[in-house]
Amino acid sequence: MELTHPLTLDDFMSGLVKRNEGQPEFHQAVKEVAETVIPYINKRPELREAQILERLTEPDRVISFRVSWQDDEGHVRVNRGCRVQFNNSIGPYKGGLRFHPTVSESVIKFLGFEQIFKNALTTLPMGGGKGGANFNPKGKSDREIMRFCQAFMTELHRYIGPNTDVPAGDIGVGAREISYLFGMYKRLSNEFTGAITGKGIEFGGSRIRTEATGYGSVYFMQNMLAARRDAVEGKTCVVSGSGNVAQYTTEKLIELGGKVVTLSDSSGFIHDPEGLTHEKLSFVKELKNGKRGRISDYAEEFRATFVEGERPWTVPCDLAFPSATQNEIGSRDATTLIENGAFGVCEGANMPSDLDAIEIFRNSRILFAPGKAANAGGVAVSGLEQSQNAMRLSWSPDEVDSRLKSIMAEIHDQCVEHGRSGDYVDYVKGANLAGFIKVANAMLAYGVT
Ligand code: NDP
Ligand code: 2IT
Repeated sequence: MELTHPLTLDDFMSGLVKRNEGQPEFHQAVKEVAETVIPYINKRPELREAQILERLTEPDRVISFRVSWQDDEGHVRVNRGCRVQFNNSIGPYKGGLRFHPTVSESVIKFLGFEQIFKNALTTLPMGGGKGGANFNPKGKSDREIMRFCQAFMTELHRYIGPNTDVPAGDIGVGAREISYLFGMYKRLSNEFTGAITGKGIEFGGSRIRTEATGYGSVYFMQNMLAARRDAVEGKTCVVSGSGNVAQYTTEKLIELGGKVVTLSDSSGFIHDPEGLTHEKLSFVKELKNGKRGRISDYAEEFRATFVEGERPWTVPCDLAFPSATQNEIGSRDATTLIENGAFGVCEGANMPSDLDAIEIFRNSRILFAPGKAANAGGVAVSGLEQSQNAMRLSWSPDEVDSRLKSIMAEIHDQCVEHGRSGDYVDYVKGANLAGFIKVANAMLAYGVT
C-alpha cells in the first residue's frame, strides 16, 4: 500500500544513508542520480514495485582482500584491496582500479555506481564495477610497484575474466601497473584473454586507449559548443590534474586552437598565461610519466607561476576541465568560475564538482557536462579493446578515434534527448536518465534477480 505514495528523495536517501553508514562519497553519487531519476520512477509504477532504485544502489558484491608484499628493504607491508562488482545487467562488470592512499569502500562504491550509468551511455555492453587499494605508489621503486601489483592480482584473479569482470586503470594505475597486473593474471589463469584493458599495444592493447578519456572529454565539449554554433578555437581553458586525463585533454585542446593556461597536482597548480604548446606538454608527459616528478618543475622550466596548495579555479577562463579527482570544485570555486566568465565545464574526472557546485552550475545554465557523460571516452575505448581482443585483431588509430568521436556524439545526443527543457539542456538530468532507463529496463526484464 505504501507504493501508492510517491517515492521522495528524502525518504530514499535516509534509508540509503542508514544502510551505508560512514560512506559520504557513495551517498553523494547516489543523491545526484536519485534526484533526477525519482520523478521518472514515480511515473512508472512497475519500476517502483520492482524496487529498481533500491536494487541498483546495492552492489551485487563487494570483495575485500589483504595485499601483503615486501618493500625494497625487505619489510613486510600490508594494504587493503577491493573490487566492487556493482551491476552486470547489460554486460560484464567493467571499470578501473585506483591505487591511492584515500581509497576506501565509500570511494570505490561511488566510482562503481557512477560507472553503471557511464557504461550504459557508451552504447556498448558493459556493466559497472570498480576496484583499487589504499596503496600509495608515490616514491615507490618499479620493483616495489611490480611486487604490489603481483600480490594484488594473486587475489583479484579469482573474480575477474573477459566475460565476468574486466578491470582497467584509474588514478595511480597507468601503463606500467596494467602491464604488471596483466602479466600476473596471464600466469595465474594460464590464458591470454582480454580480462584487463589499457594493455600495451604489443600485447592486446587498443590504439587511442591512452588518449581516449582526455580526447573524449574535449569531443564532448565540442558537441556542446557546436549545439550553440561555437567551437574550442580561441577559448582560454583551465585544466586541473596533470595525469593521464589532463595530459590528453590538453593535447586535444591545443590541437583545436584552445589556449590551456593551467595544470595541477596535489601540491598546487601552474599558471602559464601564454598557454601550453605541444613542446611544453611533452615536458609534462616526461615529467609525470617518466620521472614521476612534481608539476612545480614546469614553472621552473618555463615562464610560469606555481601556486602552492591551491586549485586553478581562480584563473579566469572560458572553459574548465576538472581532470584530477573528486570534490575538487566546491560552491565557492563554482561561483568564482562563473563570475570570471566561464561558460562551459566538462568533468574529465569522476565527481570533481560537489553537489553544491553542481547546483550552481545548473542554476546558472552554463554548459555543464557531468563526468559520467564527459569522461566516458576512456571506458568506451576499453570496450573497443575488448571487442578487438575477442576478434583477435586490432584497428588502426584512425578507426578507433572515429569510433570514439561517434560514441561521444551519441552520448551527447542521449543527454539532449533526456535533458532538454525548452532551449536549455540539463546534461546532468539527461545523462542520469538515459543511463538509468537502459539499465532499469534490463533489470525489469530479468524479473527479481
Ligand atoms: P592519474 O593518476 O594519471 O593522474 C591523477 C592526477 O590527479 C594527478 O595529477 C594527481 O596529482 C591528481 N590528484 C589525484 N588525487 C588528487 C587529490 N586528492 N588532490 C589533488 N590532486 C589529485 O589519474 P587519471 O588522469 O587517470 O585520473 C584523473 C581523474 O579522471 C580521476 O577522477 C579518474 O577517476 C578519472 N577518470 C580516468 C579515466 C582513465 O581512463 N584514466 C577514465 C575516466 C575518468 P598527484 O600526482 O600529486 O597525486
Ligand atoms: O572511470 C573510468 O571510467 C575509468 N577509470 C576507465 C575504466 C575502464 O574500464 O576503462
